[in-house]
Amino acid sequence: MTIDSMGSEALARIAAAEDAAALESLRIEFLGKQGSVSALLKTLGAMSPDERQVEGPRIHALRQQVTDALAARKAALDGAALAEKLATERLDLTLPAPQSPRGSVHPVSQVMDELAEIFADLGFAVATGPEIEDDWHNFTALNMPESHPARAMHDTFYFPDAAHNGGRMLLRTHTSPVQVRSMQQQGAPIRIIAPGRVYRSDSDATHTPMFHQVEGLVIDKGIHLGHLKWTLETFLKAFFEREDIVLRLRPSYFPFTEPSVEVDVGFAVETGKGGKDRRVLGGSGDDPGHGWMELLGSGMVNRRVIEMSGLDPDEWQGFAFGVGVDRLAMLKYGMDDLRAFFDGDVRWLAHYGFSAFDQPTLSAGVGARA
Ligand code: 2NL
Repeated sequence: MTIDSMGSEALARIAAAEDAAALESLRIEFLGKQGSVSALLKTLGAMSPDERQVEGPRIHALRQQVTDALAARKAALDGAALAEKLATERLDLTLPAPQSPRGSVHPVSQVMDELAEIFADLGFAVATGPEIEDDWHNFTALNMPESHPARAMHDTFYFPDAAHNGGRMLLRTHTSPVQVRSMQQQGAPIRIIAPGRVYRSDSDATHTPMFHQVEGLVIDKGIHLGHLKWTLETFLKAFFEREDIVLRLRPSYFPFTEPSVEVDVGFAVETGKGGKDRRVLGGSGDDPGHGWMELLGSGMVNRRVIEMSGLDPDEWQGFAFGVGVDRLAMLKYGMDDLRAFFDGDVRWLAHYGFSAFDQPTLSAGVGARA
């Protein structure tokens, strides 16, 4: 067989190969160790130089043609296989999900989102920090030195061996250390909320060893209690979505604030009318069916805390507050058992959970449900 006819036969057979396996056996038949083209190449060694000068380029050209044809056919087969796959494996992303379990947003997450939205509107950024803290950031910087009695009240989970800067490591008992870190890192002025998980070794019907807290911190020049009261009133009106919220500020004590203020919200219990028992916030406070509910702790940031966080307390003042997120969720959405929050029971979530498509917005009402 001439080189020309060998070439055209090989190219025809390659072009006709129907799949990758057929193509591979052709490659071996032509270019493998015992292949026909390889055999031709071996004949070059026995040729005279003149003959080799004529035949060499022809045989090498044949090998190149076969190699190119194999590559071209492989590309064509691969392309066809991909096109076939794309045509048969099409997914309709607009189809509704099957009726298997569907996720929903946990009320704690919902309330955290609502808080972030409300405070963003007031110019507060969201700050986060570590849940495993050192003694200094959790206690000392908050004006609770080693011997302070308030430390005992925190029922702290300590790590058995780990230590840092001479103090023990612990699970943070409040999100205040996040705010200390923010003051140290970004200085003043500052307007942040710090939402997150906190831990205390305490467990009964109204306490879980892990719960959620949001704290707020404002540091600027000339900040006073009036700013605190207005901010909390504006926040609670937006959160409970009613204008008739009444606050009562009572003197209190926290080591990290001075003066310290406990904030109660007035509520009325409406019964009978419309056949509904409904808890309504914003009552007058003294007649039967009305009362005050303790909601959050707050105060002007203690100058020692400002100092320990690296700022000059003669230049910068501020207020801070702390509130339990789980408690806020129970009040707003009418849950009665705190422990159910962390049972992971999908029936509870199906009842109280929120759609992931309902983003809280101030214009729609932060707690609007579709
Ligand atoms: C409560 C009371 C409170 C704060 C938290 C705070 C943070 C810094 C400085 C000063 Cl960095 N204060 N946080 C202040 C007052 C009260 O929480 O009963 N929480 C549930």
